[in-house]
Amino acid sequence: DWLIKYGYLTDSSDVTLFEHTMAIMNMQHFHKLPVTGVIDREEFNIMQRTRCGCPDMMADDEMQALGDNATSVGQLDRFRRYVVNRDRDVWPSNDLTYRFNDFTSDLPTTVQEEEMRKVASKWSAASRLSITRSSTSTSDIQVAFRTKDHGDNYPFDGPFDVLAHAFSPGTGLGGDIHFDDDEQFTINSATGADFTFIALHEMGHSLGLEHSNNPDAVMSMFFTNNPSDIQLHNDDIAGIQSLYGRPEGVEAVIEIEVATVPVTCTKVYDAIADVGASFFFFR
Ligand SMILES: [Ca+2]
Ligand SMILES: [Ca+2]
Ligand SMILES: [Zn+2]
Ligand SMILES: [Zn+2]
Repeated sequence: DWLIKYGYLTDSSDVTLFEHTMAIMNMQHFHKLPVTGVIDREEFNIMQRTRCGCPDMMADDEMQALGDNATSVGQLDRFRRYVVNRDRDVWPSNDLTYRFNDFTSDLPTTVQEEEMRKVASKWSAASRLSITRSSTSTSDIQVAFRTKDHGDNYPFDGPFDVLAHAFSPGTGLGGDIHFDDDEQFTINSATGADFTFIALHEMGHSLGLEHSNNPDAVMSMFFTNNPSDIQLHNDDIAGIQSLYGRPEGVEAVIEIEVATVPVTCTKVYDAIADVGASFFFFR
């Protein structure tokens, strides 16, 4: 179910009610909802939102610490901001390249090229990275549009819900960005899946960032359409600088305190997920 798919539960058949409740509490904590252990309207809304396909992963030791002591949800407080991948994988070089393996037919090729160039320059400008386009098959970040099963054990799901995913730094698939080409990609539009925002978010994963639970961050797990020019949030900038350092001569950003209000559920799409009553009960 949703909790397994996004990293709150490991996929095993012998999950206890306690573990399932803990997973719900983790999810509520991550999303700054009241931690009750029970799926209610707010949780249901979150589970129905269009989002990135990458899990909201937490380090195993943190999960273990939480599992050992059900009352100490506060131990996860350090996850209120950006999150780096659990192995702290980073690229060994600050000079990275990306390559388009193919394009979506939804947008002119030149638009996709220009938007990706802007995306790469945003992450480059915020850190010591230099991310440029290359046409060689050895490029670090391979960008591809795929549908359904596409050979990496993370099949896409048709229109809506998951829009894209990306792999953390490494060889081979590492760093690669896959867009679900069953979506209608748009730019500067109130409808469809915003190509620029999604590309900016996925490249954050390519560089080693995971989901921030700051709902305003680009690295939040939910996608929104932003018709104006999309900028990295200070939380995103603090995250990338924690991995690759600040640009020469640039002062550290002041980390913005995360909002204390619950995540607002501004839906990009109407709820279309096929969830029956069984959704509320584990197996
Ligand atoms: Ca999809
Ligand atoms: Ca790669
Ligand atoms: Zn993501
Ligand atoms: Zn994929």
